[in-house]
Amino acid sequence: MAKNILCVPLDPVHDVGLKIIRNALLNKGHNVDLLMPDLPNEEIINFALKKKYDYILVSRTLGYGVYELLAKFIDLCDAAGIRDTAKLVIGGKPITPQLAAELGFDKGFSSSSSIEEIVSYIEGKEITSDMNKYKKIKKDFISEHSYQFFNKEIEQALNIIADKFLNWAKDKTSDGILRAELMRNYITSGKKDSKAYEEYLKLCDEEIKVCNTGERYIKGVRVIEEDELLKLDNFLQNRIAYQPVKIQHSNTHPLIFKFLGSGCPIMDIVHGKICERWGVDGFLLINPSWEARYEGLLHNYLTHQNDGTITSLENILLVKKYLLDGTYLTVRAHRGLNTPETTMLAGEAGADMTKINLVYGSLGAGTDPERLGVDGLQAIKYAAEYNMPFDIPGNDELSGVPAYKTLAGLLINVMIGLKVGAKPIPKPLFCYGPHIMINGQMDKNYIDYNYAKIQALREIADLPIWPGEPIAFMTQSEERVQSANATSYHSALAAFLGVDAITIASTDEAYSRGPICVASRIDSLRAVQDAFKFIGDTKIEPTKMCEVYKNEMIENIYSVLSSVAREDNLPQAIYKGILGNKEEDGAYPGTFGKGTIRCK
Ligand code: B12
Repeated sequence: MAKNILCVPLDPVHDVGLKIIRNALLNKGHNVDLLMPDLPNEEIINFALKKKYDYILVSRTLGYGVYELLAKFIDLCDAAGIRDTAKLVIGGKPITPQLAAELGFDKGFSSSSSIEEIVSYIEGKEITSDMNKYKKIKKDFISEHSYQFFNKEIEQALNIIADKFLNWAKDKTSDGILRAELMRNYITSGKKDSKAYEEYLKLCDEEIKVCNTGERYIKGVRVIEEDELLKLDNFLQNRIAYQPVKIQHSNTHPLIFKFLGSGCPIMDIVHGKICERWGVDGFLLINPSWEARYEGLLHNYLTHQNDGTITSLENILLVKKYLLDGTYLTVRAHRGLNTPETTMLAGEAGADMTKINLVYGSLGAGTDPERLGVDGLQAIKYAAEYNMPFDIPGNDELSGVPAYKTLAGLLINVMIGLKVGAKPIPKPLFCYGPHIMINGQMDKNYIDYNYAKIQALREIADLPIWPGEPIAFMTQSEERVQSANATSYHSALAAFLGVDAITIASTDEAYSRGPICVASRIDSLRAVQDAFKFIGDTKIEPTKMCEVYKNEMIENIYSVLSSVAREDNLPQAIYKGILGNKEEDGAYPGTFGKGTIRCK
């Protein structure tokens, strides 16, 4: 039924908000009168008494004298008997529902309330709460892609590489693989299979063994006390996310991921909750770089004073427990000697995805190519078994490797993944990497070359694409505003290109000199939200160079893959520097775990 509504801008000038509301209500067939701003209270009351209004909608924009002004208005309405028939509703910039209740209004809306919510309220319909309105449901962006290869030559080379690799790896194993299975037995037995755990410890380095038996911890590492966990629980129970925002302006805009890896899972969780409130879609849990060098993982709730959060089962479960169901969690596994176990733990903890790159892990991240080949394959098999898509970071470029070699590496991982039933996600970088700086592909603009990478991949195959990690690498500086801008420009490009997801840095990430701060996390999320709104569904026109770069890239990818295909196996190709070498690119094979693989 049509309602009688009076709109009152209780402000010297600002009435845009109320005009929008008025129009929405008129469209729904209600009778709406709108007063002009800056009327004295008495005049407003006289007007309100002329008709039997169902609702009086008051708006206030200026933040000065709000309390006194509105309290007086309520008193006058009470005295005039207006409240007997009309409901008093307030909204506007400085208003919160709490303030409205305190002042005695029947209902208060905040500055982020939507017009739909306001109209629903007037029409007596249930208002979907902010939480429900923005309730995230994980989008299955993987199955939107067929994994079909359009470039048959490249597909053929990849088939040869992947088949040779699988054949080479089939009779090989490592302590990393054995540990993963022992740990899985231990976990799935409800931690009762003590024999499995004893066997596990025997395969660990001494430093790890003594940590796991509680004798002595690696410097900077400590167990999180029960009391700290209880305090975390209390802290989060009393705080419900308030007005979560949506970053994407349209449904075609990419999902937004951020890193978590402060070293302390509790700090990660608190940052995670804040980022959820600011609209993030998911996180990558990043493990410590020192973990790569040891045989064996630490178990328990653990914190440490260094980069990366220890990805024990307990820590992953803890992070997972507090994130919303709609927030993705991916766990980095491709570094070092515990790749299979990390992936298995991620799977057991219910993570959504894991992060593996056999090539980058053995070039830039320090692990011996043969060891990571054998271990990484097992990790990919776990990823398939636990139904976790695996994302493949293209960070080789940051070691100086040219984009085409990096993309060739990503595609090799894609094909190996597909052959063992996994769901791979290549992550080309949007970066101003060393090779680009030296060769000048971004001297004129940052768009053509990044654009070319995506177009090259798209011409090769229909794959999910997730630029990172993070986008805008090496274009950010230690100025937070500049970093937010750089991130937002690259996000706008990603939105235009219609990629599936992006990883963004926080604005102090490049130069934080320690854990990043929460304000910087919000900076970049807000910047991207604005960038998405700015670009909307418009187009970016690259220069002619984009096409040139793309064609060169596809040609070079093919040439690299042909060379790899001629080698006996993938690790041999990496040792030989075909996917990045010392002389040209400053990248060389890792050494952790060299000589440790053996026959089954
Ligand atoms: C447009 C504007 C003006 C226009 C107003 C035109 C008009 N007819 O309204 C003009 C240029 C005239 C103006 C003047 C002034 N402005 Co002015 N203005 C703005 C501006 C840019 C946008 C406000 C706006 O319309 N937003 C869009 C509407 C849709 O948003 P909204 O009002 O929040 O409404 C939404 C919700 O709040 C809610 N809502 C609003 N009302 C109600 C009511 C109900 C019942 C419900 C349910 C919901 C609801 O629903 C809407 C939709 O979501 C803001 C800055 C900014 N970017 O926000 C400054 C701003 C509001 N202005 C400001 C100031 C200070 C002034 C001046 C005092 C400046 C001066 N010194 O001269 C003057 C006023 C002079 C005077 N006589 O007192 C400050 C206020 C600061 C503060 N803390 O109080 C702001 C924030 C700018 C700033 N950062 O300094 N302004």
